[in-house]
Amino acid sequence: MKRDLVFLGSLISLVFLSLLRSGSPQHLAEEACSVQILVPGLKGDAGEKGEKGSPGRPGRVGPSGEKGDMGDRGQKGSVGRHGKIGPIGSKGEKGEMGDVGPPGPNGEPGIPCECSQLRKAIGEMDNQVAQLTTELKFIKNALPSPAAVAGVRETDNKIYLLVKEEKRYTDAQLYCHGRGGNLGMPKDEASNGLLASYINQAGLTRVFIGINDLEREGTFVYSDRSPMQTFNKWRNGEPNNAYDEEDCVEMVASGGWNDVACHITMYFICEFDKENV
Ligand SMILES: [Ca+2]
Ligand SMILES: [Ca+2]
Repeated sequence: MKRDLVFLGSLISLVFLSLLRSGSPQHLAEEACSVQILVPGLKGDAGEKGEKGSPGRPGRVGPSGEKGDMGDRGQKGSVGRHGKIGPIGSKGEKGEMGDVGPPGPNGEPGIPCECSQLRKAIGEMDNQVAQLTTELKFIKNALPSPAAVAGVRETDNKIYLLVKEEKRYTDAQLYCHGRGGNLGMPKDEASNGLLASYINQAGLTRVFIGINDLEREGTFVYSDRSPMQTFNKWRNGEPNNAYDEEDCVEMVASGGWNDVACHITMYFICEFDKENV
């Protein structure tokens, strides 16, 4: 402590000397060689407060603080952009049928029919059927007896047709067979009388009927090979097998029978079962 006070007094003396030299250079030169020991004076009054200094440098970053409590939930955000297109869904159920659409365009021309002749024939047949239908309707409605108009005679189960074509017996029989019948075979009084009147009304005198003894002389049978029964209408003296060549039979206008040669030609009567017509 004592050394500090000595040092401080020396320092004050030097400052004092310096002040003397600056005020009187001659006087200083005289005092330069003298050395005096000075003691410190009393402490002076406090100086006026200085001006505020400039801001200091930023300090170092401090350590992380502790995690605080969770804040309140924020408000709902706005709608975002559209996302990607999702995968294709499963097939739906079948819908109801729609309305009928407009008609389509006309098709291409077809192939010419190869059966034009057949079509033509069918067309002609149609015309004929129509014509016959009209005629039949007229006959049924306008005339009393269809049989009379058609030129035939009929019973409950038979139809008789007088064919005005001169034929030999066998050809006449073929003609009737070809139409599903036989030469007329009167097997009782009624049918015989019907054929007789038929001949008379036609103005004829004789026709072939279906009776012959071709297979066995003297044994007459009907043309359907059925045998003669008790009924017959042989004229007197018949059958006489004249000239040994009479094996077929005719009916004359009276209704009587006579055996005649088979190779002569004359008209004839066919008969048909109604079941077969
Ligand atoms: Ca004979
Ligand atoms: Ca005869």
